[in-house]
Amino acid sequence: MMNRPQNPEEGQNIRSDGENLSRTSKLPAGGVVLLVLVGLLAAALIVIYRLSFSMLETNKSFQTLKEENEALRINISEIYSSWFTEGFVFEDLTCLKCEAGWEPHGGNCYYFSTSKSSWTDSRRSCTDLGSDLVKIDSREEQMFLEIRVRDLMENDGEKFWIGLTDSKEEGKWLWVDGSPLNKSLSFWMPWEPDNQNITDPGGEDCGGMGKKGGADDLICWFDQDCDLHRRSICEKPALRSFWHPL
Ligand SMILES: *[C@@H]1O[C@H](CO)[C@@H](O)[C@H](O)[C@H]1NC(C)=O
Ligand SMILES: *[C@@H]1O[C@H](CO)[C@@H](O)[C@H](O)[C@H]1NC(C)=O
Ligand SMILES: *[C@@H]1O[C@H](CO)[C@@H](O)[C@H](O)[C@H]1NC(C)=O
Ligand SMILES: [Ca+2]
Ligand SMILES: [Ca+2]
Repeated sequence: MMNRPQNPEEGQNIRSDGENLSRTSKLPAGGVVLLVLVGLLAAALIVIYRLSFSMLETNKSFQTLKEENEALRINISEIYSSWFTEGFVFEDLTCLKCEAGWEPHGGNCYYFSTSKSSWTDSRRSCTDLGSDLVKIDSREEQMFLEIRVRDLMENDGEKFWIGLTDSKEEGKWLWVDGSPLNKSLSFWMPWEPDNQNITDPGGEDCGGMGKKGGADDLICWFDQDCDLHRRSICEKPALRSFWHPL
């Protein structure tokens, strides 16, 4: 068949008797199938290429979005931490924060006032700031305060008033919220409270804390004349807001 001259063969095809047509079209049919397959393959390749390209694009824009999100989050926390000290404490989905100048600890904010005044005036300064003199509820809180006070004290005259007084009834120590002092959670120095009246003729009805250089086993409370001018510690609950990263 291949050896035949071309022209006669074409002539036969045009004349088209069934047998000749089917025989001669067999080869081109295989070619067509091959062509179609190649075409399909090419199409598939193009589709795959396009898909992977768009996936790459999607991935890229996802990555960009993630980076932008991260940058925004950092910007937001920078803004927030310029408003509030020492960043955040998270409790579940609640954001606890303290105003500038206040120190967060255990869900509360503490203000260590270095200006000196009587116990009553110190307490008024705290209430003016929406707080009260500190009430110590745990050994852990005493530890936090003792370490801070130790750092802030350069001499023994720089002790701090706390929210403890027995001015209503001598020897009956109450916190500013009216609750009685728990004896197993008290940190009186060994000779305190002595209500001494040698230097303080009226006795000593107000509680304070602080020992320069640090206290042994957290023991650093004293009672003193309420009119003495001392530094003071205010305490209030941390601001609580539902945390939403904008
Ligand atoms: C973050 O803040 C800086 C300057 O404060 C600004 O240049 C930058 O565009 C901000 N980033 C975003 C993602 O807003
Ligand atoms: C007093 O404090 C101790 C030690 O933290 C505690 O076990 C006890 O329950 C407290 N007592 C009262 C009446 O709160
Ligand atoms: C000082 O305290 C002592 C003993 O507690 C007492 O006997 C005395 O009356 C007090 N003096 C004054 C001036 O209150
Ligand atoms: Ca007293
Ligand atoms: Ca005393």
